[in-house]
Amino acid sequence: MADFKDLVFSGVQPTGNLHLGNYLGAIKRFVEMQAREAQCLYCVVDLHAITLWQDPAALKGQIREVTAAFLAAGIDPARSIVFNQSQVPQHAELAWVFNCVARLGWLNRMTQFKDKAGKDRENASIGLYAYPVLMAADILAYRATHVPVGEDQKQHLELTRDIASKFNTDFAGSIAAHGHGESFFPITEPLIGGPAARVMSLRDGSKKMSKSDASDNSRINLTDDADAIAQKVRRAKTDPEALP
Ligand code: ATP
Ligand code: LTN
Repeated sequence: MADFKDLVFSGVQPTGNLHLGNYLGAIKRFVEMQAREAQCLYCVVDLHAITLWQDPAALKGQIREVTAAFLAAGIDPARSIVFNQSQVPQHAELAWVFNCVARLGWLNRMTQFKDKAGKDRENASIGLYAYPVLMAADILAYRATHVPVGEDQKQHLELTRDIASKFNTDFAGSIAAHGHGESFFPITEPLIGGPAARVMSLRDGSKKMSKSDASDNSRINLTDDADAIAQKVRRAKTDPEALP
């Protein structure tokens, strides 16, 4: 395989209040990545956010809030590139090319689409369905080699690898003819792990903590004060089994 320079890329949707899962599973690890030699790019992915309805005025504020949270958590804009997805039109352009590479069968297997579309699947946006293809474009537009994310994004990163691999195979002749070696895109390495790759909801132990859960009591927001956190933890669902 061709050599690709180490480059870290990740994104967070401006869909509401950031919570402990976003911090421990993703943002804290974005900060740690800065100690590496590699260039790090951290993106506020508003084109992903609008796959579900967003109030335009509120979205503007939420983009700023996620950006502020990145900086507050320790992402240093002098060392890492922090930016807004919709300001770089190439993400959407490459997503279209990848729409023509990815297969329906691959997208039909995506579990996040099934969760987010719910029972009324016919009424889901095409954007929600094609969401993982745009994510592949975010990553591969920069030929990113490493992507730190929480557990829930594992399947999307496998799709990113499949798209890169199919593109490299389908266009192998042109890639070589244009002097790009064996591959045009890297096969990106997901960085998932640590003790908090999947922080669960405080209300339902079978679901992950999520920004878009209707109940604020299901998550610990990064902006909650000590009293609010104590109260949410006291009310949290616990294991019904007796302690061993
Ligand atoms: P939404 O509910 O709108 O889907 P979200 O809470 O899942 O939002 P995202 O913006 O989709 O948040 O995710 C940002 C990053 O946080 C991703 O890397 C994701 O894997 C990670 N993440 C999200 N929820 C959790 C969680 N409960 N535990 C660990 N990591 C998480
Ligand atoms: N789908 C991700 C957000 C996201 C992302 C990306 C993460 C969009 N593009 C590129 C890593 C790399 C999510 O919902 N957490």
